[in-house]
Parts: sequence; structure tokens; C-alpha cells
Amino acid sequence: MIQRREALLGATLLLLAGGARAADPVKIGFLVKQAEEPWFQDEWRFAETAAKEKGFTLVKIGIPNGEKMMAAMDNLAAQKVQGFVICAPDVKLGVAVERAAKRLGLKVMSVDDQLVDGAGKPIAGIPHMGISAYEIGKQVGQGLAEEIKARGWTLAELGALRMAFDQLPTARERTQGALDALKAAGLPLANVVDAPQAKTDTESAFNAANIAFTKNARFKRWVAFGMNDEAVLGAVRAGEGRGLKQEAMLGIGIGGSQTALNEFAKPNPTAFFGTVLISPKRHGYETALMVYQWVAENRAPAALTLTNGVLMTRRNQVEVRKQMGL
Ligand code: FCA
Repeated sequence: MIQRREALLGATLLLLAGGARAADPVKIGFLVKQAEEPWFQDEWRFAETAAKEKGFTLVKIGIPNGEKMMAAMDNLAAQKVQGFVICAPDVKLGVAVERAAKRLGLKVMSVDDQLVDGAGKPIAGIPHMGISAYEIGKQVGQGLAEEIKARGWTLAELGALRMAFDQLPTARERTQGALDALKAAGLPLANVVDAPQAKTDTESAFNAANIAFTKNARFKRWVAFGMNDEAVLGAVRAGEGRGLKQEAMLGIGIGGSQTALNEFAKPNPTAFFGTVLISPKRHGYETALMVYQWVAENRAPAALTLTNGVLMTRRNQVEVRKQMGL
């Protein structure tokens, strides 16, 4: 009898403890590798919308390197955050993220850049939302091929500048898609020039493109593509510095955030012809919501969600953004 009473008491205490935990205010972290980039600003903004709607607190931290990333996860746990979304500064930090999250009792899902293990394989235990990188890259290549045709340029005379950041799988897949579409349209492989970027910002792209132009002065006309709008914008600015303006160069980026909109807003068109608009709303709002539901309702996110994009140019920017709910 006494034993039964003790068991009952224990169960009641457990229930109380469980109940108390469920009543704790929900806090969700959102860690991004490049907080100054408009794409990530937009993701944060849409994550805030989810936070307002559902009544949770969003804790946003920029994590430009591995050290800051490790400190940020400790910081989240100290603030009693229960789960977080992450775009890590290096996808090879996947195992470190998984271990830290487990140790700190935090739920984690990745966004944009899928975390990998030591062998380069995606980490199965971390749900992910990313873009359909190869397909979106193909849209870039097809958009370029169409505009090349519209301008009456011939593929054989063109330099094709691939802004490269190959250590990041999504970046490699994006530029591979673009390249394959251009090849299918008739671009000779010998015309492809790689410009490896040290980082994924505009300045690094600018520097990489300058080197590539210097080494390949034989081309008088260029097309440029890369992993994001910053990559292509860097190439466009480098081209301008060498007199390769809109009449001699054509670039299509990926993103469609403020970086691209600023270019479209200039009175005279630049060589930044277009971008494949992807959805910071889905990536910011939905991932924050997914982690919230995981924490508050014990509903785990789908293992993998891939989002799509739409080609956006100066001409159709208003309609396309509306279509995407932006
Ligand atoms: C990567 C890039 C960002 C953005 C995102 C969807 O994280 O670095 O610029 O393209 O994927």
C-alpha cells in the first residue's frame, strides 16, 4: 500500500514537472552565418513573423565562424531556448552542431546549407530546408541562354564566368546546373572560366572575377553566374571596372533580396540582368514554425524540404515577387 502511494506521488510529481516545462515560454534560436547579407536579414524578418503569430521569442545570433557558432549554442541554452534553426559558417561543422545540440538538450534543424559529417554525408538526425540547388542553377543557365539569343550573341565567342565556392555542396550544385544548361544550349566547355571565391560575399567575388578577367582577356563578351546574387554582383562590378558594361556582359544571380532589387532600381540597366528569386519567407517563416511545433507540440519537421525559384528580371520583378508572396 505504502509502495503504491509512493509510486502515485512520484507519478504526480513527474506530471507536475512535465506540466511546468510545457508552460515555460517557448524560445527559438535562429543562427545565420552572414547576418549582414540581405537574404539572411529577410529570413530573420520572416522568422519574426512566425514568432509573433505563435507567441514565441526568437533569439537571433550571427555566427561568422566556428568559434562564434559554438559560443552561440551555449548562449541559447543559457537563455533557456528549446530549439534552433541554423545556417552554419561551414557545413563540415555538422557533427559539432549535432553533439552540442544533444548535450544542451536543444532541438536543431538546418536551413540553406545542409550540415554534413566527416565523410561529407548529410547528417540524418538534423532536418533540413534548402533550395533545389541544381534545378535553380539550371534556371539561371536557361535564362542566360535565352538572353544570349535575344541579344544575337553567339555562345562560341563568349567567356562563361563561373563564380565558384565549391567547398559548399549547394553552391557547387547551383553552378553545375547553370553550366549544364549553358552546355546544352551550345556553350563550348573551353569557354568556361572558374573564379574561385575565398568567401561568399560581394567583395570576394569582385576579387575573384578580377583575377579571372585578367587571365582571360581573349574574351570580349561574358556571361556570369554563381551561388548567389552577391557572387554575380561582384563579377558585374569587376567587369565594369574593365569597361565590360551591360553591352558586353550578362549575369544572373540567385536570391532576389535587396542586393538584386538595388540593381534593378538603378536608372540604367547594369550587366546584372536577373536573378532566380528564392523564398526567404519559406526559409525563415517555415523553419522557425517547424522548430516551434517540434518544441511545443512534439511534431518533428520533415527530414528534407526543398524549395523552388522563379526567374526574375527588371521587367517582371513586381509580378514575380507578388507571386512568391513577398
Ligand atoms: C546559401 C548562400 C546564401 C543563400 C542561401 C539560400 O546559404 O550563402 O546566399 O543563397 O544559401
